[in-house]
Amino acid sequence: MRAVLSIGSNMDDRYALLQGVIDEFRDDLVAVSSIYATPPWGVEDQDEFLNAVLVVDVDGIPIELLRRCQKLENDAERVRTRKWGPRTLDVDIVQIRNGAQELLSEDPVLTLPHPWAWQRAFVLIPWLEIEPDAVLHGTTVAALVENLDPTDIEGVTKVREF
Ligand code: PH2
Ligand code: MG
Ligand code: MG
Repeated sequence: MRAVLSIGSNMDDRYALLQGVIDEFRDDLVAVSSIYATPPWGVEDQDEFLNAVLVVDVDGIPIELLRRCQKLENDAERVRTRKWGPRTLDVDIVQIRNGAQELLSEDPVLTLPHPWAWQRAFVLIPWLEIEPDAVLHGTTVAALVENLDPTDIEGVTKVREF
């Protein structure tokens, strides 16, 4: 199965933390976006984030991928204090698909596609960079980006490639 992962960090050595995710998935990598600096969404009085999106090709079942993502977060000593608050590392599964077939899940443990991805510039813009024809829940990612608030789009700035 193919999975689209959104990764983010706004604490400690943000580049190293994101690089750690790339290292973990190095044998499964299909594509990796550039690194983007993004203003914090949700809770605004916190530091700027670095975000990126990767596409991976993995065996096994979705929950195994979720565990792998959570292990990366735990290894980064992520402390869950505040919803949408500062974090060393966030590894979110945005979408899982088999061929063109997108997996849908309402399971609260792993909701697919990620419930907020369709309106987050820091997910959609890096994703569009690596998959220009991507479709999320029936709508092209390109169309979702067009519908974003222009200020949200402007806030997402490319820093460098991985
Ligand atoms: N993640 C959040 C809350 N807010 N803002 C940005 N810019 N990037 C994120 O990855 C992010 C956020 C919760 O996961
Ligand atoms: Mg998140
Ligand atoms: Mg998360």
